[in-house]
Amino acid sequence: MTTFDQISGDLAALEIEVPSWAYGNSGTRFKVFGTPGTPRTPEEKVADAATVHRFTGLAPSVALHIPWDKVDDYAALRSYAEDQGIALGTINSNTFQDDDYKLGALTHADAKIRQKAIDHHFECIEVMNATGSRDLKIWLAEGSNYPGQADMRGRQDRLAESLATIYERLGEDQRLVLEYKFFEPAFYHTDVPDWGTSFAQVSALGDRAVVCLDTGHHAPGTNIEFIVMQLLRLGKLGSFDFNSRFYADDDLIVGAADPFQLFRILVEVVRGGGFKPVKEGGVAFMLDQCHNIEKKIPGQIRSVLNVQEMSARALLLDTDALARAQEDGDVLLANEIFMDAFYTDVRADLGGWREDHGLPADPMRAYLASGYQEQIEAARVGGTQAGWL
Ligand code: PSV
Ligand code: MN
Ligand code: MN
Repeated sequence: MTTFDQISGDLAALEIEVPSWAYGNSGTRFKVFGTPGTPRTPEEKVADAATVHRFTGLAPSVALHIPWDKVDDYAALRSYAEDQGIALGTINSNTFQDDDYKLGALTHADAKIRQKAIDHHFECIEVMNATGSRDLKIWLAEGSNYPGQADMRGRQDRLAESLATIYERLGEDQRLVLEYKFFEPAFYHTDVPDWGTSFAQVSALGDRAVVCLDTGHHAPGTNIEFIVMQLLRLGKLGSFDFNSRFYADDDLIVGAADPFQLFRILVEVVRGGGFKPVKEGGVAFMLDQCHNIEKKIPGQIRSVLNVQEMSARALLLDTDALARAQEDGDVLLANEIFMDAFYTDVRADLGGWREDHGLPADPMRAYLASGYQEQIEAARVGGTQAGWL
């Protein structure tokens, strides 16, 4: 049996990047609900992200989305974040809200449109240089709606060329992270629909190009932990966008819809050597969520705590006993050992662990009692939409 004391050191490695857009108002195509206290500026989003870190100790960086988080002075935003105790993290590009990109951006048949999309990524790299960010994350909304509409092969070739041009511009310590998604907004074909396509594209670029696995971007029933295992085995799993879903890309709180799936994924991360600080080559953990009806900061606190709790349970898996049962072909015992770890209630141990680390035992209750929510609700009027719906 692995004990909590044995894993408490490993738990300290956990860092979860929060997305700036989680703090903005969001909704569905039917309605965007306003939430009192919503940030009006990138600075206010950073302040909220720093609040999540202050209460949990789990979220030392915030991802930005350009141009949603456009500011005149990124170095100043970086100092502002550092003063608040966090760093600016991944820079996400955006080629999905411009009429020019209706039929594609990095894959577009027209070289001028492709260049415009490439230039946007160059601008993102400039931002990264000012913010000190390591990762440029690219999610493309490109594809087609009708069979015959587009030459899928030609688009794949143009994508490879565009990505190579962007990759070339990155600094030695920067990475290109290519995210896949099986559909939406395109409904017939998507240019980077699956891990295989992302893997093929990043492999052609070089060592500093890796895959981002967004847990909401697969067909229902997909064995996501298998993909995690395979990408780690191939050395190409760069990061996660964590969220959970019941139907499509729901962007719900991670661990809410299927905690067991989150456990299975984290077991493979540990097994594949990815559970370590990002600086030591670990997989980058990020959230990609929208809080349509719940308050944003408590929604983010719940999310990072869910990842922490499930990480603890994954670390508790008795891998020696499991390996023995697997070698013996003992199907039921192997499954029992696996399920024992999943069912272990770590909440009390985690409360103690947090106190030992100078954090509140119950970050959610501590936040709710802190007065921060009341303060932002009174001070901020007219908060902005997240941009992504
Ligand atoms: C789109 O589905 C998406 O979830 C991508 O995952 C991006 O990471 C995010 O939105 C913001 O662009
Ligand atoms: Mn995502
Ligand atoms: Mn998504």
